[in-house]
Amino acid sequence: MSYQPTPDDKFSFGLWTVGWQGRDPFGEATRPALDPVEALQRLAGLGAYGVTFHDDDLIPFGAAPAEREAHIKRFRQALEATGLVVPMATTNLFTHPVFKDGAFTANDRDVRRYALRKTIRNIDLAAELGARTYVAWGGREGAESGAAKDVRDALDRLKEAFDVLGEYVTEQGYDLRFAIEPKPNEPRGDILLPTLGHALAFIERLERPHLYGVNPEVGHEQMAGLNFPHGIAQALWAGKLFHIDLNGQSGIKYDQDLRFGAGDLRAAFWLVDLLESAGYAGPRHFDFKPPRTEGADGVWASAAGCMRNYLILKERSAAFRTDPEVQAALRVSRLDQLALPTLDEGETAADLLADRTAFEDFDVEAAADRGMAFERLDQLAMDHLLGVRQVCNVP
Ligand SMILES: [Mn+2]
Repeated sequence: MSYQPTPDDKFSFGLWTVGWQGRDPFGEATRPALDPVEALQRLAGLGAYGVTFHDDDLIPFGAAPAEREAHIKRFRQALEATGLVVPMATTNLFTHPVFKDGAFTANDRDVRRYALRKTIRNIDLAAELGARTYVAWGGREGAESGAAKDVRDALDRLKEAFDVLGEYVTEQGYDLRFAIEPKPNEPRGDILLPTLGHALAFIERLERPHLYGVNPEVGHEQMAGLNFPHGIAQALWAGKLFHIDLNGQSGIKYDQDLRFGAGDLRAAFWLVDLLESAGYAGPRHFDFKPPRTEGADGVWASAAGCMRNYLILKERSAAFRTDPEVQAALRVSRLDQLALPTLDEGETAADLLADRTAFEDFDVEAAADRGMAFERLDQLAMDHLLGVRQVCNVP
């Protein structure tokens, strides 16, 4: 297998990823600005299928209407020339100082109204360009100190904002759904909706819950010490995995945005295994930052590495799942039993209480003695991940 991506793999990249100039809290840019048109040409050349953007990635903040139209026209022409699509777009509600205390939950009401207008303007563009998902990352929606934010009021304002946006896309007839992106901290000390679980619970309080799902990012959940594949499994289980941000992270520290496959490689393996076996059909979107040590060539090596690592892990996962020894080991570990309902069809709580084998005659000690054999199963996975098992039919 060549691990050469094609558009069928549905790999997409944010303009801000390959376009990141390497500015961090301690240092200036290490790379020149990247023309979005060049980004499209290079990404198409590498085998990507899609590109995504914040409004300000494409159109400089505050651009006059004629200048804005010229940027959009040039971008459209590059999309046509490269064949890339725009599956997703999002709003920059964090860079300009006006958003220093947030956007939809800023204490200042005029800032909140401005943030909604900025978002709606870019939603119109997203719909025009054919995007089906609109991501909302509330990087500045949070606080550094306790009295600075009444979190219950802020959640009311956040709900209000999403309800207004949901009403707007419904009235416009746009085929566009929202994907909320959780993050625990950075740039704010603490951010609202810090994890996938918070976001999933929030969505159920909205007026049109069907319009909202999540856009989880590998590193964001791992910054909170959480198991990313487990979170993704719950999002899939809830029918809410509308989009995903793939990257790499090494444990609980600042948001590293490493290329996909770097950082926690085992979590990356189980993530790809989950997405592929669950039949996730959305874009495989990379939200990474080529380290600021890299020059221009390093940016494209990093972008290519994201896709290559996904394809390698996809192959390793398929080899794992089709290996007869793995299938036997899964049975020994009773994964087939987990898939069975605990009660028989039509069985009631009363029936369960009447079943002596379930309690009175249940041999607790014998059941406690049964090993689960997870270690052998996991070593088989490790052998596949490390590429040392050559037994199987690699697709
Ligand atoms: Mn990140």
